[in-house]
Amino acid sequence: MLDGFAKDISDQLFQEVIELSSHSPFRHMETRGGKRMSVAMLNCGPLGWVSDRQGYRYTAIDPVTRNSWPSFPSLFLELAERAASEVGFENFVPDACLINRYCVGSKLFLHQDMDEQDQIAPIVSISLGLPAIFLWGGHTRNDRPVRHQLFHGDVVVWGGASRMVFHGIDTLKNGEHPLTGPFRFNLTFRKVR
Ligand code: MD6
Ligand code: FE
Repeated sequence: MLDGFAKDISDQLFQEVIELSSHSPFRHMETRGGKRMSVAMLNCGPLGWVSDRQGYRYTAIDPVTRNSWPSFPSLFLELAERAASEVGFENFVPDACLINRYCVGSKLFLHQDMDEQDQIAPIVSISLGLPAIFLWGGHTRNDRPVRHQLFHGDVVVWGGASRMVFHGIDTLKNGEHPLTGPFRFNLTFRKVR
């Protein structure tokens, strides 16, 4: 937990997110079961996480634009590397960044992140905008999650034993953030291959 670690550069991070979304739009992906996700997503970097009726996977091509995903802003890479080394993961070089956008009422169901081949590297997660309740479960879906609030500028680095725990985001509450308005954004940097 690196509370407020990204706060001093949060304006630039948010500007980069807006810039990225002009190259590759936020979209609501479908689950394998055909349900529209309430969280809108986009990716940057060599690989991007996608979900559709064929399931979840990483692709090099954005299915909406049919181009490569937009490349990493250098600010993103520097921050991810700095956050990872702060907690002992030196030389973290991600190859994917998934950006989630939550509006009021969006939620992310309990899940494990296991589509990455590299399950040793950490995931670096950055929160911007409205606060949210992070649900931190156990190694089975039935473990009752602990609730933890994540605020603007908070960074969490997950690696080692916690990498495979079930987690999610509770329904986003109404609010207005000075930078992001009625939204919460979450950036997760991953090493997939
Ligand atoms: C979110 N985060 O904070 C959702 N996954 O909006 C995640 O699902 C997540 O924060 C893996 C590692 C870190 C995360
Ligand atoms: Fe996750």
